[in-house]
Amino acid sequence: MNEIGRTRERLKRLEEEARAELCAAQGETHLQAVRAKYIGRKGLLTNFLREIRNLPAEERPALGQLANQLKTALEEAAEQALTEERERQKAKQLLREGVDISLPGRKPSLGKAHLITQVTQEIVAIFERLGFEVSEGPEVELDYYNFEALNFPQDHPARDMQDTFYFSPNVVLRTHTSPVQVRTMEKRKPPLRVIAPGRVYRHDSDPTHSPMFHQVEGFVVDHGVTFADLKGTLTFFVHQLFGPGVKMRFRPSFFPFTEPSAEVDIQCVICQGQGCPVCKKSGWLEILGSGMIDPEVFRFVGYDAEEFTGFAFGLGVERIAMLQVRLNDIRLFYENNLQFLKQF
Ligand code: 2NM
Repeated sequence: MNEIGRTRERLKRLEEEARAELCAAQGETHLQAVRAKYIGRKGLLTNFLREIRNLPAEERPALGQLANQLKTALEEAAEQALTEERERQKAKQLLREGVDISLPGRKPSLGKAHLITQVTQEIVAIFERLGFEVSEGPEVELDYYNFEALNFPQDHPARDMQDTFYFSPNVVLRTHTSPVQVRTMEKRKPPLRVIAPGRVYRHDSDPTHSPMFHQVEGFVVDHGVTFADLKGTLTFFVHQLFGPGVKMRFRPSFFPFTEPSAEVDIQCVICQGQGCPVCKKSGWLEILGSGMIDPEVFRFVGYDAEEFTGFAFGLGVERIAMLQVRLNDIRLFYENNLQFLKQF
């Protein structure tokens, strides 16, 4: 074999070795090293190209062309091997990160209104259907609106610090939402049909009493409003809230701001009137207070008690809710235990 033949053989072996090493290389660093070994600045093939000028002149063009073609071919092979290696690494990384884009997303849990809010809204909606408007007022209230204008005598036990939270002798946390009614009457003239939902505060704490609870109070004032209007309105309300079949009764009572006054009882929802611990063996449950607004209250707000009459009523939202869903401890409403609250 002549000199050209041997050189061709040498280039062929160089190519085979280079391709075999590219095939066997593990990882990008290794691949880069193989590429440098053959076609880098000090690579075997690069050196060969540099030494071509030492060969006999007639052999140079053919061998030069051959070596250049080989260099291009090896560059392509190395580039392809590197691309494939990078794709393999990317696929491995995605697998390692474990993101399954076909998995359904996590659903945020849906919130809902607290049971007390739900029951308040239910009560308010019934009165709105009867033409009542909703009104609100301050929870920190003047003694005047909370007691004085509602005809509570100076020595009434409800005014005691044992029952009422005082900020100062003249400022209290309201003990009922009636002051909203007084403020409304003071500002506006009859006819009025107003319902006042909101928080109230009393110095009281046991399984059925909380120092903060919710009330809904309402009142109607117009020419010729009678006790029959009170009975009709509250009967409609009770039948809407507890069902048309529920038995109810009006029982005489007393409040400083109404005369005459009546409390409304429904037949015990636990024992159907048979007598049980919840109704204290009476068969009846007290659910609201009511009465014809006392002429003294009208005098305080500047109404002529000869011209106008009115009735008013009030109820505790927690008590209604406890009867509806059969709870025996009011504190469950304020613990913010979602497992409990979610049930309603
Ligand atoms: C009750 C019972 C009876 C009541 C009275 C008034 C006002 F301001 F018009 F005089 N508002 N609410 C009232 C009457 C509240 O709750 C047990």
